[in-house]
Amino acid sequence: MVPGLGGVNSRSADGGETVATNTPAELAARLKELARSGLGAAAVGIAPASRPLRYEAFEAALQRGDQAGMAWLARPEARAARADPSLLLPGARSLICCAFRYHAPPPHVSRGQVARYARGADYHEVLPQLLEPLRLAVEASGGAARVLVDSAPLLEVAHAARAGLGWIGKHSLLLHRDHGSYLLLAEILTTLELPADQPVADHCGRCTACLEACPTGALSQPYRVEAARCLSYLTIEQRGHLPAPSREWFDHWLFGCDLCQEACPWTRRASALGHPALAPRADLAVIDPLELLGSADEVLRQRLAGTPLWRARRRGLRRTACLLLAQQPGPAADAALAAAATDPDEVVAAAAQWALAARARHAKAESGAADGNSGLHEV
Ligand code: B12
Ligand code: SF4
Ligand code: SF4
Repeated sequence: MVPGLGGVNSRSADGGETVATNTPAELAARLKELARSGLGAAAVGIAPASRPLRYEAFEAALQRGDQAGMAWLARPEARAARADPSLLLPGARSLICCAFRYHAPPPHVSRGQVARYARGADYHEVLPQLLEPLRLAVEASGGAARVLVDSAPLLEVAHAARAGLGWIGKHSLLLHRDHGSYLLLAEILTTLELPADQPVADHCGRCTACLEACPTGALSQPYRVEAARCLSYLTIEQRGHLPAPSREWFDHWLFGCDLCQEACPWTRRASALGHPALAPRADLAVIDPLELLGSADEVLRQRLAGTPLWRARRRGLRRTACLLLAQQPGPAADAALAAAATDPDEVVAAAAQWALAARARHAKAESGAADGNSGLHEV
């Protein structure tokens, strides 16, 4: 049971009536303290529940088609709600924005690696539970409250930036001076009128390290992510056939991609420690594509259900594993791909067939190069 924190509209102990014990500023301070000290948020702040910063940039991105196959981003009712969060909760006045760190071990390169945020329990389930005491405290203070974690049409990064949790990095993610960007965002939308915090200064300066680190050109300009070129989109959201050029882009990432964040000087110097509720599982940092293709469906499901990885489902995971094996030397990859080439799922089978053909092409090119070399040596 979470005690009410008092507030302009808080209920008296004997029920019903409201009493005015705190100013809005005091109530806001107490709610933020609960989020930080009680719940372990790395950063917390308050934004007005109104049109988010740079909403026009979101519309412009939709006009360009940057959302690729994520048609849900462009649905009219979802756009309306993104422009006006009060459509998500009648009478909403404020957003309490929270950021939680996840564990961020140093970069390494392995075939089958998984983005850091996805190596533990699914944040869509963890964060709403974590925020429950804060929701109860808001309600006990007389406000209606709705918890949002990627679960509603809300421009979470823009509101977090407005609430002063950090600034929007050129990779489009929320970035904090001390915590970097390995953060997950969650909000409480409430009818309480709480004083908004001030945005913080942008500290990207002239740096462009994230843009340069992106291997596919998805970050062709600051603040713009072209989903159709982003490995995160291709491995998580896009579970169908992939167009020919993008099949060549898979060498290490099985699920998600952290390269633009790994390159960021602010994120590199942040602590590696995350919130305990988001602790990573040792068996999820890297999933060997051979092992993945060799696992029975039920074994795979049991291992990954309840983690973000399961969003890609059997189809997405096996398809991407096939594409990764196109670049893996050795006969084991040939055998696994030959088996996958007859998979009942046509998307998986097509990826395996493409990977086998790509391996044959690479082998031919290599033997051609070797012949060419021996010719040179003979001269
Ligand atoms: C769709 C989506 C994706 C898509 C599209 C990503 C994108 N950048 O839009 C894909 C699948 C590619 C994706 C990937 C990832 N995602 Co994602 N994603 C979302 C989701 C659901 C919606 C984002 C959205 O609306 N995008 C639409 C585009 C157009 O919006 P936008 O880029 O934010 O637009 C803003 C910028 O363009 C900016 N802008 C434009 N011009 C300018 C100019 C200046 C000067 C400035 C300052 C800003 C600016 O203003 C626009 C409006 O705010 C959010 C959750 C949510 N509900 O918000 C999570 C979210 C953004 N994702 C998250 C994560 C963790 C990731 C990954 C890191 C996962 C991974 N490791 O693989 C990658 C990162 C890739 C990247 N560089 O963005 C976290 C980010 C946390 C953080 N620190 O910010 C979020 C917030 C989820 C959460 N609840 O924590 N994601
Ligand atoms: S997540 Fe990877 S592919 Fe996507 S923008 Fe960042 S570096 Fe590029
Ligand atoms: S890598 Fe540089 S430009 Fe990109 S988000 Fe970090 S500081 Fe900003």
